[in-house]
This record gives sequence, structure tokens and C-alpha cells, in this order.
Amino acid sequence: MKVTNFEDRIHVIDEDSNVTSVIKNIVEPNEQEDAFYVCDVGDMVAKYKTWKTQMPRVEPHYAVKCNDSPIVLSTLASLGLGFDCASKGEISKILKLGVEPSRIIFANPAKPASHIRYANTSDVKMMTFDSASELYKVKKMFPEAKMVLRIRYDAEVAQCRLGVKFGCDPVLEAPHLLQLAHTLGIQVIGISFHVGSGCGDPPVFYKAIGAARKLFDYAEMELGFNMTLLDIGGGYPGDKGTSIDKIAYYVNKGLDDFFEDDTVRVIAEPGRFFVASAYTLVCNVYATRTIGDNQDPNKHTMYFINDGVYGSFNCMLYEDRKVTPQLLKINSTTEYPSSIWGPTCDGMDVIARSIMLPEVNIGDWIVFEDMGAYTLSAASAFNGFPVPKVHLIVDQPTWYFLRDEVCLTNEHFALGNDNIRLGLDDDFSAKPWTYPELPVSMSISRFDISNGEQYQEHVLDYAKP
Ligand code: ORX
Repeated sequence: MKVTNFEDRIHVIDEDSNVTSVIKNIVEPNEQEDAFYVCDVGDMVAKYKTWKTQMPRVEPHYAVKCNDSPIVLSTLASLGLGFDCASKGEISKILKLGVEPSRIIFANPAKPASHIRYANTSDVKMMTFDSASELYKVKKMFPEAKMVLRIRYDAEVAQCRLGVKFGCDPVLEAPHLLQLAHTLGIQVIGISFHVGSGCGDPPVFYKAIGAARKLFDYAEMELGFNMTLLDIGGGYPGDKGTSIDKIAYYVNKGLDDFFEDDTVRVIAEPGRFFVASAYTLVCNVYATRTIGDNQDPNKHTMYFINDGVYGSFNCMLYEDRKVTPQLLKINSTTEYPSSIWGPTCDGMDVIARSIMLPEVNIGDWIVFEDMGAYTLSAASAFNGFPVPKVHLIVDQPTWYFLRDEVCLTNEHFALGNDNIRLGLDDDFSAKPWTYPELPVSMSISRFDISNGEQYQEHVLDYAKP
């Protein structure tokens, strides 16, 4: 398979380096100002190994919407993953990487007609549905499609509930839709579900697999369908320190209890799991504002950083996402009431409303881990603030693995830590910014209530807050 379109080369780092040392390497010369990402490609490869160990029977089909950066798609394609695409655009991206159409599932239950026609001409046969109208469309535009019925099976706890939009009721609606497909002569090959993104209810996977089994039996025995595919969707956590152990336990138990016959192909549509922890975002504090004086119990400092909810932090608006700011350099042991704001002029553009932070200076850097999922793929440059660039790194053992075991070639890599700073802001010419050292003298106008006259008062102020 040909791997192309890398935004930049992957920098192979030595064993003494890590994401933090790379970040320091980038910011310490004081020439970087824009926010940027460091993406650890090795982290994605490690996730793949974890998945294979934990759920060997389940073929991951990565959900492209979660992060469609070329490096993510190329690496996962090279590792042999399949893909869950939500649109014609996503299908086309994956096909261009050289992935065979049989490794793609068009997993959007409501598809525009032209996208169905595109799937037909590109031979992407597997598609999900959850309504009668979709079946009529498919009958007209892609009668040879292999349809997968999406049922609703919601986790009790999830960061992002998807059941409110997609998935038919497994008891009340699913049998009728299977009957309709049968009447229309459309092939149904399996059942899919998505318990909700960021699932906090692992046993739900067992129950959902059980519900799918009942529909397999109905479709096979009552309607004569040849059911060969179970798609257990997404929902797996991906942040540092999280684990898929519990979900894997319930999935494997569900497969053993309900689908012991391994002629049924089992796939999943993980997004977050593969990319969340691989991406670290680093933002610059470029302005501060102090609210209230020393007498004010609500006195606090606002810090403005150069990425916000219209950019990478859009995940805070679309899902119940909290982020943890970490200062790259700690200036004080005492912490003060603070808030962190994005760069646009919108009052909604806030990242942390009420937190305690050590003293932060203009020019300091704030690091946010676990920023790979649902960040870059929906980020905009609203107000003209650019979407951050990504610096790619990989450790040496993973480099050997990628180079030797999969189809990445030497041209995809750059050796040596020095090169890591390739790809800095193109037009960055400003020198590091410093406060004026001397007190600034100024006059302010005052109004004397006793005689109604205006007078000038001379005050000394320091530019540094
Ligand atoms: O579309 C969305 O908003 C996100 N959908 C997640 C999703 C995944 C897999 N298959 C389908 C999906 O809709 C059909 C991937 O899920 P996860 O990342 O949990 O593994 C929901 C989250 C972002 N708003």
C-alpha cells in the first residue's frame, strides 16, 4: 500500500526524549508563538497492540470523523485497520490511501442520495440503516448493498449520547425493518449499535450483543437472511490512564455467550480510543487581565491563550468535555484564582472558568494532554486564529516497526532531535516580547464632586500587572 500525504515528516526521537522534552525543544529558543500539537505516533501503534490483545476477535474499523489527519489515517491503514466513514468525503479520503473498499463501512444511517451513489460506484458495499426511507433509497440507488441494521442500545453513562439521533428500537422497530428489507429484496448482513461515545457503562456491551443475537435469529430463521456481521460500534475511552479492560471483558463474554460460532465477522468502530492520548496541545499565554482589586473577594486573573472553543477545544461545546491545563514552567508555589480564555472575541470562548493556577506570565505555555479526539477534525480558524500545526514524533523501536513491518519508508522520517523544530510558524519574525522595565508615568482625569471641576492627577503605573 502506498502511504502518501504526510503533512510533515515523523521525527524519530532518541531514548532520552519524550513529548515534554520535545515541547521544551520547540519553545525554548523563544521563536514560537502559535499554538501547536505534538503527536506521538508510537502511542497509536501501542493502542493497536492493546486492542489486538484485549479483543482479538474484533476487527477495528477506525471512525474517521474522530481525527482525519493524514498521519492518523495512514498509520492505521498501514496497520491493517478498516474504516468507518460517515460520508462520501471520508470514503474518498480512505480509498485514496489505497485501502480496499471491503475494509470500509459506510456507517451513517441517514445518507444523502449522491453519497449512496458514490458508495455504489466505489464498491463500498457495507452500509448501516435504521429507517424505512433509507431502504427505499438504497433499493433505487444501490440494490446490491450489504445493509447492516443499526439498533439503539444506550449506555447509562456516556460523554456523548448518540441514541437520541440514530438506532431503531430492537424490539418494536427492528423486526419490521428487517421484513421490509426482505420484501424489497435488499440484503441485510448484520446488526450494529453504538452505545454512546465515551461510554462509562461497560456491561451495556454484553446486553447489546445479546439483543443483536435475538435479531440475528429472527432474520435468519423467519426471513432467511444470511447474517454474517456484528458491528459493536464505538464508545471506548482513549485518554492517558484509561483502560478498555472492562469493556473488553464484557465484549468477549458477550461474543462467547451469544456468538460462539466464529463464522460471524465482528467489527467495531473505535475513534477516541486510537487517537485521544496521542495528541498533546501546547498553547501560548499572550494576554492577561486582572478583574477586581485586592478588596474584591472575586478578584481573579484572566489568561488569554491562542486556541479556544472555535479551534481545538470545540470538543468542550459538543460533548461534556473538561480539560486539564498544565503549566510548562511553574513560576510560584502559591496558586491564585484564574480563568483561561480562547482567542476569539466571543464570550463563550472560555476553556476554564474558575481554577487555581500558579502565577502565569505572558509568553508562558500551557499544555493540554489527550487532545487527539474530536478536536482538529472540527476546528475552525474563526477570528483568523490558525488551527495549530502538528509536529509528529516517534520513538526508535516504533520507527523500526513502522519501517520494517508496515509500508512506511525512510522518506517519512527525519532523524535526530534537532530537526524537530522544522515547520515552525512560517512568518514568525517577532523577537521575544518583554515588558518595559521602567515605571510608566501617566496622568488621569478626575472629577471633583465638591466643585464640579475636572482636574488632572499624575500617577505612576507599571506596565507589568
Ligand atoms: O459523530 C459524532 O459526533 C461522534 N460519533 C462517534 C461515532 C463513532 C463510531 N461510529 C459512529 C459514530 O457516530 C457511527 C466513534 O465513537 P468513539 O469515538 O466513541 O469510539 C460522537 C462524539 C463526538 N461528538
